[in-house]
Amino acid sequence: MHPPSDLRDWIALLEREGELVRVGAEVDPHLEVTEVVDRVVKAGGPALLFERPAGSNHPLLINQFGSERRMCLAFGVDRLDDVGAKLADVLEMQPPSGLVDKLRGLKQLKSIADSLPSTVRKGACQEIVLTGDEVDLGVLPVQTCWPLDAAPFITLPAVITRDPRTGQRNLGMYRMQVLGPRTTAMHWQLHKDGRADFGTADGRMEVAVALGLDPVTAYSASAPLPKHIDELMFAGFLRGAAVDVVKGVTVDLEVPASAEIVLEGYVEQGDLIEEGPFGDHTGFYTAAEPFPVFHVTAMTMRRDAIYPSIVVGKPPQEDAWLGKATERIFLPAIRASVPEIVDYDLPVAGAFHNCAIVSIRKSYPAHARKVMHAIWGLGLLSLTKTVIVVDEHVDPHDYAQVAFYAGANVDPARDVVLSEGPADHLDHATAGQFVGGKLGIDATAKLPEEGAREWPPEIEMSAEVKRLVDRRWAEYGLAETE
Ligand SMILES: Cc1cc2nc3c(=O)[nH]c(=O)nc-3n(C[C@H](O)[C@H](O)[C@H](O)COP(=O)(O)O)c2cc1C
Ligand SMILES: [Mn+2]
Repeated sequence: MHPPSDLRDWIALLEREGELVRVGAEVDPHLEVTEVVDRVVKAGGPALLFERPAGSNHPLLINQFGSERRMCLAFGVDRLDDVGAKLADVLEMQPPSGLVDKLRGLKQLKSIADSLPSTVRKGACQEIVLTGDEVDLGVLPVQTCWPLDAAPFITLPAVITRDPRTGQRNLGMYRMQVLGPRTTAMHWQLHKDGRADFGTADGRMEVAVALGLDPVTAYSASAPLPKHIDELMFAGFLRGAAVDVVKGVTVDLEVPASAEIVLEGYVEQGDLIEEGPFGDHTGFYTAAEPFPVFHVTAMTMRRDAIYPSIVVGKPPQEDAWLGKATERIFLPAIRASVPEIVDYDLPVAGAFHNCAIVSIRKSYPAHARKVMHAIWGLGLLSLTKTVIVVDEHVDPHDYAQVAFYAGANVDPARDVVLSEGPADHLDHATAGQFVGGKLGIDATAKLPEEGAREWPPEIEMSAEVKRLVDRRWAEYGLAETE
C-alpha cells in the first residue's frame, strides 16, 4: 500500500477506513474547535473535517494524526517500526558480497536517488495566486486554541528555508502567530534549523510555508533530522515517491506542488515582535518573547483549499502520535551511533523532552552512564531532562515494569547522575532559560565494579512448571487467563 499522494488522497483514505467524520455544524475556530478536538483526541476518536468553521470558507482538517492506526495508514505500514526498518536497511548497508547482495544494494541506492524532490512546472498549489494587497490571512480558519493565547496562530505549517551559506533546504514545523492580514510571527526556537538559517542571513531571508500536505511530508517537517538532511528528501524516501515541488511565484524557493495553501515571503534581521503567550505542548503557557516577523508577499492556493490544523496542549494531544512516529522511526538512527541501545520510550505525558526510558545490552561497568551521556549528546534528545536506563529484558514501554526496576535496582546514593546541559526552549521549570539540570537513573542490575554487593537472582518460575500448568489448566476449573 502506497502512502497518500496529497491531502485529498489522504482524506479519501481516512474516509474509506472509517477514520474521518465530517462536521457540518458551524463551529468557531476561536476556542470551540479546541474543546471539541480535545475530547475527541482523548477518546481515541477520528479525524475531523469541520466543513463550516465560523468566519471562513475553507474547511478545517484536524486530528488527522491522532491515533496509531492513522499514523500507520499515513505511512502505509502495519506497524510504525516498519518505517524505522526501512531506514535501518539503508543505515546498515554493508559492502555487497555476491550478486544478490549487489542487486539489493543497488535497489537501496536507487531508493535514495528516487527520494530527491522533483521539480515540476505546474502545481495545484498555484491554482489561485494572490500577491501584495490581495493577500489576507483573515480568510483562513486559523484557530485561537486556549483562553490566554495572545492571538490566532497557524499550528501545522511546513516552514521552508535555505541555509544562506550552503543553499541546503530545511523544513520545520514552527507555530505562526497571525499579526495582521499579511504578517505573522515565526516561532523557530533556539535549537532549530530554520532559526540557524536565519542566524546566518544578511538582511532578508526568503521563507515559504506549505499548509495541507500529504501526511508523510507534513510529518517530516516535525522530524528532528540533522541540519544537513533535507526533510523533503526524507519525505520522498519514507513515501517511496519523490515529493513534487514547484517554484514559488515571489520567492526563489520550491514548494510542494500539491499543497493546499502556500504562503511566500521573507523575514528580516532586526525585525522582531513579542510573540505569544501561547499554550503549548508543555501543558503551560509559554511566555512572550521576541521572534521574527514573517512578511507574506504571496498566498497561493488550490481551489476550495482545505486548511490543516492541530492543537497542542496538555498531553495527550494529537501531536503525541507525531512524537511516537519519531520515536519509532529514529530508533535505527540512534542505534547506528549507540548500538547497545535495544529500545526506548518517550512517555507521552513527558511532553517529548521531560523523560526518556532506554533499555540497553549492558556489558561493562558504568555502561548505563555512558548511554545517558550519549542521549544528552544526541540531536534534540540532548534536551531530555530525565533518562532512565534499564536492562535489555525490561520493556521500556511497560511503565509498571520500569517503575519496578527504578525502585528495586536503584540505590539513590549510588545510581543517580545529576548533570547539566541545554534545556528545551519552552521549559519553564529551569532556573534560567535554555540551561538546566539533567537526571539520570541507572536501573540496571549492578556489577561488583559499580560498588554492588552480590546481585540476587530475579524470581522466575521454571519453564517446566509453566508448561505443566499450561497443560493442566482446564483441570483446575479456572477461567482462561492471558
Ligand atoms: C504541532 C507541532 C508544533 C510545533 N511547534 C513548534 C514551534 O512553534 N517552534 C519550534 O521551534 N518547534 C516546534 N515544533 C517542533 C519542531 O517542528 C521540530 O523540532 C522539528 O524538528 C523542527 O525542524 P528542524 O529540526 O528542521 O528545525 C512543533 C512540532 C509539532 C509537531
Ligand atoms: Mn531540519
